[in-house]
Amino acid sequence: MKLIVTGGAGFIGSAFIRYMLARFPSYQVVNLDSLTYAGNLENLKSVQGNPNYSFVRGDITNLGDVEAVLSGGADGLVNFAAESHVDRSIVDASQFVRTNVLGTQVLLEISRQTEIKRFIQVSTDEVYGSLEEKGRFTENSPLSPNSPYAASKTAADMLVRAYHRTYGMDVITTRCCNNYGPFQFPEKFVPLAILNAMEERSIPIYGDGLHTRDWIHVEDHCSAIAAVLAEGVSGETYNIGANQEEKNLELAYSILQILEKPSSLVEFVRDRPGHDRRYAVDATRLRCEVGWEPGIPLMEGLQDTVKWYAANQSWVSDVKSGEYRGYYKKMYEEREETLDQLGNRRSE
Ligand code: NAD
Ligand code: TDX
Repeated sequence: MKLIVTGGAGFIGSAFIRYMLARFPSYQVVNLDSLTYAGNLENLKSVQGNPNYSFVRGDITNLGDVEAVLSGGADGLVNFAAESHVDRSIVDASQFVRTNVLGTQVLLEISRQTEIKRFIQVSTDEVYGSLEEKGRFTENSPLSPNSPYAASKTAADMLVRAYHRTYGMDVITTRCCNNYGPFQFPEKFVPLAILNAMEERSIPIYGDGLHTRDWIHVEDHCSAIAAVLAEGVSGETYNIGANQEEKNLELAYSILQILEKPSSLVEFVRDRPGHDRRYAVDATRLRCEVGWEPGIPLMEGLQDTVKWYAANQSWVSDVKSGEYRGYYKKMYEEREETLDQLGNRRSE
């Protein structure tokens, strides 16, 4: 079994590669990643010496890069490569359209030509837009993206659908809720809150903090993708979720409690423009038709994640000091800039 993983140096892609190589030691895994600010080969240190793992630096929007990796064929391709941070997409959507839309089309086209046996598109629940207090997203919910990031992921989903309908390609789209876990880049809410709390810096809470996200441990997301790759029905879309809703403010308080830090570290800042109020995913199809079940309860997973960040100070400080790629420093500079542009500064 040969698998091509795109975006495998990012948070979820690297977790998926570690997951697959640990459970299926005979699989060959090729990781195609352009190493943007979010890609970090340190995330894959544990598999670097594995003869069944290889890394190719390349861009999914570049035909030549993609052809070079796909020309040998493969049993499956799992596309994680994307620009993934909503705040960045609000400041500048262009790279989101390029990578998430054009990149997916290039991957689909070359996969079609090289007859890749199965194409998995890793999408998101954000394509469904925002919920009020009740209800959950099913695979039949209308697509109603609200951020440029979500719109670009929706466009990619439509291309995946079209390649199935038009060319009969074996494709599956997965739409997962918010992931947390080790190796997540600290621009996202959970690692940002953990690292800020550890350093006794304030945790920025957008708006009233009552926005709700549905959380899943990254390892449960990986097991769901593995299940879909093996058992999913071609042309189908599967929601992935673990029924674990939490308001942002409550999650911040939980993190502060785990770290025994004062709740006064919470700092309300101006809201994200177009901020989706609530996500909640109904994963009944995946549970009933594929037989997948999540295994990691939120509070347990959160405690382990906090412990991981505390125990992996070298990963954190490498990212922070910029010893390897300079991302953390750059991220903080960019983040300051982003917050300014979004008007997210505390008004005093
Ligand atoms: P991430 O930002 O941590 O990683 C993205 C990876 O893609 C990085 O390694 C980056 O270098 C690579 N990449 C970006 N542009 C590329 C290009 N043009 N060519 C090749 N590689 C490129 O993202 P993540 O959080 O791991 O998310 C992975 C996927 O899962 C994304 O498609 C995202 O939309 C989706 N998703 C994420 C979440 C979440 O909560 N993080 C939830 C649901 C779905
Ligand atoms: O500093 C912050 N303060 C804050 O209140 C940040 C970074 C976020 N938030 C809020 C915004 C959201 O309601 O926390 C929530 C989570 O924010 P993010 O971590 O930016 O995630 P979100 O916007 O929900 O999108 C994530 O889940 C779906 C991923 O980044 C996407 O890639 C995925 O598709």
